[in-house]
Amino acid sequence: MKIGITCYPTFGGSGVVASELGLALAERGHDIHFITYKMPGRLRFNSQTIQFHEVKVPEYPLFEFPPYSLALASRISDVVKEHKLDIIHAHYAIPHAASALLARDMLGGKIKVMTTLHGTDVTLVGREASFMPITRYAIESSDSVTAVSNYLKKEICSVFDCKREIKVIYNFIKPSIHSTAESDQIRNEFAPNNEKLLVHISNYRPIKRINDVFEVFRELHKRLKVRIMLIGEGPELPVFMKSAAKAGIDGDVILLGNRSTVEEILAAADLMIMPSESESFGLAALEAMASGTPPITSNAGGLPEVILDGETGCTVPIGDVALMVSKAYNLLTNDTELATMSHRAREWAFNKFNIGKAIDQYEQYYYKTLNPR
Ligand code: GMT
Repeated sequence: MKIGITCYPTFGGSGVVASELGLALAERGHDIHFITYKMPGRLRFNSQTIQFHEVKVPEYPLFEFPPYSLALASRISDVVKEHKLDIIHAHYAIPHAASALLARDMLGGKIKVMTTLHGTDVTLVGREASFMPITRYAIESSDSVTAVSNYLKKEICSVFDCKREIKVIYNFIKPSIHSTAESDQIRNEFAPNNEKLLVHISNYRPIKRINDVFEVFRELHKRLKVRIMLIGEGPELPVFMKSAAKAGIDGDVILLGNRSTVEEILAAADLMIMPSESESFGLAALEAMASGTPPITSNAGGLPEVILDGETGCTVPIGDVALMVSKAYNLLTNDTELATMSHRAREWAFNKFNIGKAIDQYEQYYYKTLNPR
C-alpha cells in the first residue's frame, strides 16, 4: 500500500507511535510518506520506502495565527496526487484528522482517511468548547477510527456520544531495540555509589503531576541512597528543580532533556515513576517494562490495561503519593522481588504489546478501510 502518515513530530507518544508504525510498515514493503512540519524525532531511517514531505506555513503580515492546518491539508492533497497514495493515517484529531478530511474533500473523495486517537485529543483538547465540534467531525467523518486503549474508546463514545465503529489497537514496542546491553555503563555513570535509580519521562505538563514525582523522590531520598533521572522537557520541570534545590536534594537529580532514544536509560533505572492525572495508554510505562524497569504509576485511564498491578509494576489511586512511596520502597529494598517483577514486566511487554501484532492489526484495518465490503 501507499500510506501517508501525518503526526506531531515532537517527542510525545503519538509521534513515537506514528514513527515506529511507519518504519515497521516500510520494513513490510509498504510505501510510506510522512507529511508534517519537521522530521519526527524518532524517525531513524535510510529506507527507500519512506519519504518525508515537509509542510511549510508561509509568513504573511495578515496572519496573526499562521494557518498550519490549511497548509497541511494542501500538502496532503499534493502528496496524494503526486504519489498516488491509497490512504492517509492521521495521528491525533486536531489538526491532523481535520486537515486530512479537508484534503479528502479537495480530492473529490479519492483517498481514505484513518484516524488514530491518542488521548489528549479527546480527554483534554477535544473537550474545549472551541474544538469540540471539529473533533466530533473528525471522529465521525474519518473512514475508520482507532483508539489506543479500551478506556479511550469508552471516553470517545461518552464525550462525543459517538456510535461509530472504533477499533482498539494497543500501542506497542519493538523488542529488538529494548536491549539492556548498555545499562551497566549508564548505571555506573549516574549511580556511581550504588544508589538506587528512579526515572521519570514526560512533557512536564500539569496533567503529569510533577509535584507527585518530586514528593515520591523526596520521601524515598529520606530513607535510601537514591537518585532520579528526568527525561524530557516542559513547563513544570523548573518547578521540580526549585523544590529539589529547596529540599537540598537537587544534586541527586540527573537532567537528561529530550532524547531520540530512551531505551538504554530506562533499562538503567530500578523503577519508573508516572503519577499522571490522565493517561490514555502510557507508552513510556510500556517502554519502561520492555526495558525491564517496573513502572509505579497512578491508575489513571488506560494504565491498568497496560500494567498488571503487583506483577509487572504497580498502579495506585491518582494522588496517593504515600502508597507510591511504600510500593517503591518495598521493591527497592527487596532485590529478589524487584528482579522477578522486572523479568515479568519485560515478558509481558514483549508478548502482549509486540510490534508484530500491532502492525498486523493496522495492516488489516487499512485493507478493511480501503475495501469496506
Ligand atoms: O501524554 C502526552 O501529553 C502526550 C500525548 C501525545 O499526544 O503524544 O500522549 C498521548 O498519546 C500516547 C501515545 O498513544 C499515550 O501513550 C499517552 O497516554 C497519551 N497521553 C495522555 O492521554 C495524557
